[in-house]
Amino acid sequence: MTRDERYMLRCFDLAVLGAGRTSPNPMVGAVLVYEDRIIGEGFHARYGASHAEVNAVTSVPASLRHLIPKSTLYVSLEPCCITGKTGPCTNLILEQGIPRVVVSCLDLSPGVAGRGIAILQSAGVEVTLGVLEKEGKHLSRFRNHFVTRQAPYVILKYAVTPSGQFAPTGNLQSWITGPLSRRFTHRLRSETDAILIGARTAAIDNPQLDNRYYFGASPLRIVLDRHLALPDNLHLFDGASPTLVVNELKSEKDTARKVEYLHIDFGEGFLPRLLGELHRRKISTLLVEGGARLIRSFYDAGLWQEAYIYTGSVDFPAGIAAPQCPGECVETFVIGGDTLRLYRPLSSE
Ligand code: AOF
Ligand code: ZN
Repeated sequence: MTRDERYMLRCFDLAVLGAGRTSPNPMVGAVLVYEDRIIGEGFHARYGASHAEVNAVTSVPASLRHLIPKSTLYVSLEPCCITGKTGPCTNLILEQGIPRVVVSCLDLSPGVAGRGIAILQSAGVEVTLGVLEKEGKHLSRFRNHFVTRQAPYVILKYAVTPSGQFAPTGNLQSWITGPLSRRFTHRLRSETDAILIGARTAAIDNPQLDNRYYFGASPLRIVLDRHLALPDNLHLFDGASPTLVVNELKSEKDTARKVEYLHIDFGEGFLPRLLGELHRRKISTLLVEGGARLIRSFYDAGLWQEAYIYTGSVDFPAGIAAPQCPGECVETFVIGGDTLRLYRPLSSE
């Protein structure tokens, strides 16, 4: 491993400390290095807060600040050159006289996308781009997908039995996986902006869709209820966290119950319409937790980026078949008595 790669890995470690709190901004980490010694570190801790580069520069102790103009700045993502919630990091780098910047991958946000690098280079900064680029792109995948596709990054999650059943036959609630898998799911929820389910799943399973078995905030709960037929006494309407009810009858806010109704046409092109609306609401990651028909519609439309599929250890006496994932398995984990496989679409990098 090269020296640049080593410090880039440190940037990645710092970046993920912001997991679940930066959306729709990316997780970003930065370190300042003087002669093989880290003199400052920082990460983007929360949406709207200062950027990783700013935090890295600010963290340098007074006694070492004179070394900044002789140091290398490592950043997991291209430094921004636009004024959003905060000022451009390219200005900071130039003001501080930092002579060399090492970047893993581009920030594809409008107005950045290579311009941050170009500004630094034309001011005489030596820029190295592409260090651990694959890993850096992975770290920034939610943001870069969100800004280029104008849609949230979609993660499907469901469980199947050893013989491929999705649920028992009849309107029974099913439980396929063990408690450790549930904790992993809640971790996924803690890093996701919103969870989507269909009306049948809401009615049969009555899920809470919160994050009670992990740290961090609970996501927005979204349910598709075309004709507003769901009963009021479901957990979804308990006010524990906000719920968005996508339907074909009304758009309205019920602030007291933390429920918002959103009218969308359920006809042809529904999923892209829904994802476009979520993009407008700055939802950059969406976890889809069922049922089978909803999962299938994401597969059929090719509108998914990752699928986490658990396999439990017991079959139902009779059950309905799970959707067939059209992707490839890229990782397998053993979680307690369950197996978890991560799939990606065949065409993705
Ligand atoms: C960086 N370092 O740590 C982060 C960046 O609205 P703002 O001010 O937070 O800026 C949004 C832009 O900054 C946008 O391009 C986003 O991808 C990027 N995030 N950039 O240089 C950071 N979090
Ligand atoms: Zn910035």
